[in-house]
Amino acid sequence: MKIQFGISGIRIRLFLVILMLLAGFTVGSCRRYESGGNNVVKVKLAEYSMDVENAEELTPGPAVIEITNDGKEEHSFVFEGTDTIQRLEDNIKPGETKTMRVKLEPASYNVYCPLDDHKNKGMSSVIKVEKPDGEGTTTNY
Ligand SMILES: [Cu+2]
Repeated sequence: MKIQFGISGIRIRLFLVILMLLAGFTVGSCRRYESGGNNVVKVKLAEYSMDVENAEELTPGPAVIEITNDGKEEHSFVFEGTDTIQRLEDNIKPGETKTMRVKLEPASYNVYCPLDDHKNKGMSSVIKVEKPDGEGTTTNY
């Protein structure tokens, strides 16, 4: 009995340490996100279209892509640049929203649904990120 109690005590302590590490990591990444500009890209999926709602206002830095499935089928999402590719781990069910964290450079990114032939049916778009001091771009400060 004493030994069993001891083990569970260690387990609880380990669990608390892991919790604290996770909490620290979350707070840290939130701060980094805030200091790097508040890029939130909203993407709407349907059969068969992909709308990027605020692609014009994006600046280089960390960004969160919010992908909402407004369609009736499952979809997924890929974010692809010249040297980066990220795909959602799970498909998005109808009505669901999933988020993906990315780092934006001044570049063009292809975004699309990787399921079946959805990309060729219209579920693709391009996200263009301009330099902050870019020529002729409107900035709302
Ligand atoms: Cu799809």
